[in-house]
Amino acid sequence: MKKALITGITGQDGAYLSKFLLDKGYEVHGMKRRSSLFNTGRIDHLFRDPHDEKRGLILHYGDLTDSSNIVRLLQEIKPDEIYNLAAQSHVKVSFETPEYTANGDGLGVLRILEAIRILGLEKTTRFYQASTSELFGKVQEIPQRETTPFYPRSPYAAAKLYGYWITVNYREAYGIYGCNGILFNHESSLRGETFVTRKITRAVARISLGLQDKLYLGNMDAKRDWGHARDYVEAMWLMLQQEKPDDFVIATGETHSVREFVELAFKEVGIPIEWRGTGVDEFGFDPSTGKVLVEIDPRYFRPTEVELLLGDPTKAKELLGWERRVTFPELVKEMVSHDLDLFKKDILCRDAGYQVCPSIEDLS
Ligand code: NDP
Ligand code: GDR
Repeated sequence: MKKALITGITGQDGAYLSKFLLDKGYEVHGMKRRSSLFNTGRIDHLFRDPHDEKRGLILHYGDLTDSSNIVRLLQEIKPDEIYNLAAQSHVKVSFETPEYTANGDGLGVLRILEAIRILGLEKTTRFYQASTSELFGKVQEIPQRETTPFYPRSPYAAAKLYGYWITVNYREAYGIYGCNGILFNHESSLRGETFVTRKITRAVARISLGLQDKLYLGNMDAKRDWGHARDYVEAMWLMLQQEKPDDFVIATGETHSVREFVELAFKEVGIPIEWRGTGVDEFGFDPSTGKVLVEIDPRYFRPTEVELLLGDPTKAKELLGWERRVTFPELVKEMVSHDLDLFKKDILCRDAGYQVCPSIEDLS
């Protein structure tokens, strides 16, 4: 039985990857952070009682800022594969917590690679680094591929740039089987609530159910290459099954603006949103009622923005045999439908006399 260690197991990708590896028969170990609240909601359905001998998922407390913890975990587990998914992954938040982001997202990668070396696991443990299309930042070439020059535009991207290159360096210097997956945006119903897609699908569901009046957004012109997280975790695994380690762009090869995402999401609930105005004065409204449903709030603008991401997944297709399955409209549909169900439950609770907390939408 192969053993995998997933850092960031409580996040969106961690949840999909754990399920994927458990289905393949792996013993899956996950690093989770201590939190004052339960933070395992995304993987609870995969978890079995710690007293169950046959359990395939084992969680360990840990943090990428804690070298001794990482060394101890690797020494105990001796994983065949490490998937480093842990990160402060919110680009806007990285402008507010740049040093923290650099520590976890940049130095955290080094800490794992050093632990592999200290323990002499170079020849037995394969390493996947969650690199990102944010590395491309300011447009240098379209579509972006493995050879496109990097130009990071945020503390997050700058930290991930270090993570990318230290992985390449340890591969070349010490022969570690280390791969960078340069993944473009991937979403799902498990996506964090403050990333733009989930913020939109939650708001659209709530507006259509009469639980919210308006959605406030930042840059609506930004374009992203959005895929489904379930498809993307398979690519992570494929990268670690090859003869030689390498770096791969994982993308759909299609790009859409935030505005298009909003339109499609509203269409799912039968509201054909229309737009008026320009720049910060732009707004979206329901033509049948005249009600304004979308407004721009400059607080969601970023000090420096990544305007256009469009990936070329040719290398992944040719060498890994990887292709995305879920299309953009299918992704939007699944996310809206999930959030409609979520908030219908709130309505049931409210109607049964239970207090339902207003959702906090004033985030990032
Ligand atoms: P999430 O934000 O959903 O999950 C991040 C995970 O990292 C969480 O489990 C979080 O724990 C954990 N974490 C954060 N900081 C630390 C730390 N210092 N030590 C240990 N664990 C930590 O991200 P995604 O699942 O969306 O993304 C996974 C990885 O892929 C990230 O590295 C992200 O930067 C990268 N990426 C994501 C893309 C995407 O579109 N989703 C695209 C390209 C790259 P907790 O739950 O306690 O907060
Ligand atoms: P991104 O994702 O920055 O691409 O990083 P996010 O969904 O946060 O933003 C995408 C684009 O939407 C614009 N935008 C808004 N974004 C948020 N969050 N909230 C808003 O209200 C809003 N309005 C407009 C943003 O300006 C941006 O242009 C994600 C993360 O998962 C990273 O960890 C990962 O590395 C990259 O994707 C690839």
